[in-house]
Amino acid sequence: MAKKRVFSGIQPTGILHIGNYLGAIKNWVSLLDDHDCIFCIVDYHAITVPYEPAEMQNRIFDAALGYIACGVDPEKCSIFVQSDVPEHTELTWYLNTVIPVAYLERMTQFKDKSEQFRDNVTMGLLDYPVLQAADILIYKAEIVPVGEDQSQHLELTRDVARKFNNLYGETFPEPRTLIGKAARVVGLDGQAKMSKTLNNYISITELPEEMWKKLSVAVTDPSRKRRKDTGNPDICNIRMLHALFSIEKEQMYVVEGCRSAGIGCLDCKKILSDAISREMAPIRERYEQLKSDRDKILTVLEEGAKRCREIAQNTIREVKKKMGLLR
Ligand code: AQP
Repeated sequence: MAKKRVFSGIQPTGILHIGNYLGAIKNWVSLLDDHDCIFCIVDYHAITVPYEPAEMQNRIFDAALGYIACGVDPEKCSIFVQSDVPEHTELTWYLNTVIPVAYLERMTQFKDKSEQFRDNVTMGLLDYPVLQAADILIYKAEIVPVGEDQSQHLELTRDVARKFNNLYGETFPEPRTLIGKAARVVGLDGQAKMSKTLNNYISITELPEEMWKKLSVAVTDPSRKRRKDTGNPDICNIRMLHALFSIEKEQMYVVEGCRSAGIGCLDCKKILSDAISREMAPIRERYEQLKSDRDKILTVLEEGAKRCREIAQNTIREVKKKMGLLR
């Protein structure tokens, strides 16, 4: 039986953080053996907000490095850069003709980013989810592993597929959103989603000293003002990270200690810091090793693009035929 196809991507907008790792990449790795996986570095998406062109290629390289260091084995999947397969933008145009503008105007990410970049709300920002739909549908992917913040865009992808199929005949499968245990990793501010632009993150290559600096001032349960105050671990951001990095024994210890004021927030953070280092140290080491092998990374991206371009061109041919655009 053919393996189900998986597609996902991350924007090269800065160093990958543990939100990207837990919310997306760790799930990608778990799918490698039993699925036909395609993972993309979505640079076309990254240019929908202000950015520094001179830095783009380094960011793309860093993202590729990050994927592989986190365990996305290029021997078991395709890794490529979105703009190396320009058919994504061609399909976006065709899909633009089936989806009403009103659907895009209600996207929460569009509303948030329009607020954030009030002076420059571009067409690219509005059209971002259609490009995302094209990224997925061009490979006829059936499974899309992402964090919870992408659920609405995936719903829109299914709308686009349905509308296209209704108008031009069965072409695209409606892809399933796959959300893992870490659906929404909260940032160190204890409020917003961990995010590159909000600078509330721990990167995947953070050195233990740097991580401790960030963790030691991270927001916890506000009711614990002094060490002897009891806390509520269920509302604490640090407890949530424990659930994702610590072993069961450590989790029970910090939950009980927080409820009974048996341990302070700093003690709790120290255990977390060690647990994160335990998981991330091998990733950081692999990242450092791979960094000097630029050619190897570039070859992975070239081979990935070659394979993906072939699939994408086949889909474009089929779409054009169905839309009456093929002579
Ligand atoms: N905090 C998070 N918790 C769980 N999943 C997350 N993801 C991102 N942040 C979290 C997941 O990572 C994948 C790629 O995200 P992206 O970089 O393409 O875009 P993003 O979601 O906008 O990530 P950032 O860090 O917030 O980037 P900026 O600040 O540049 O906008 C997606 O699967 C996402 O769900």
